[in-house]
Amino acid sequence: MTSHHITHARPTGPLRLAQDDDAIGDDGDVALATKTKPKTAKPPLYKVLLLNDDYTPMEFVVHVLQRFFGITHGQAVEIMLTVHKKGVAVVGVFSREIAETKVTQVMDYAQRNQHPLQCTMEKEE
Ligand code: TYC
Repeated sequence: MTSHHITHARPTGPLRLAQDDDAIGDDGDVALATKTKPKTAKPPLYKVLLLNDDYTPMEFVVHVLQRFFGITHGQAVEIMLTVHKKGVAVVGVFSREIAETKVTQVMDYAQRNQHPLQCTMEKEE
């Protein structure tokens, strides 16, 4: 979206030709158009969520978090324990495409290792 703010100034200098961004009126006023920066909408962000279950070993969850989210062992233990106690936790916030990749990687890896671990994503408000 582009908006234009028009300011009027009375020129004191010599006569000049109108250019694209101004217009010299009959009375000699000059309208100077200043444009605000056109803004492009920011792409939405998505939270990647890890869900608790009763069967996936804690150490496997910690390993998954380190492997796919590039966090330290300590951070991974913290997130795993939050999920264990609260049922769910946000692991990270990403663009849609990156979030989709993380979810697929975690779900595929859990299935290959025969654990019921669930990972999902939701759009940020
Ligand atoms: N609740 C699991 C257990 O007691 C551990 C666990 C933590 C499982 C986090 C999934 O996302 C999870 N073994």
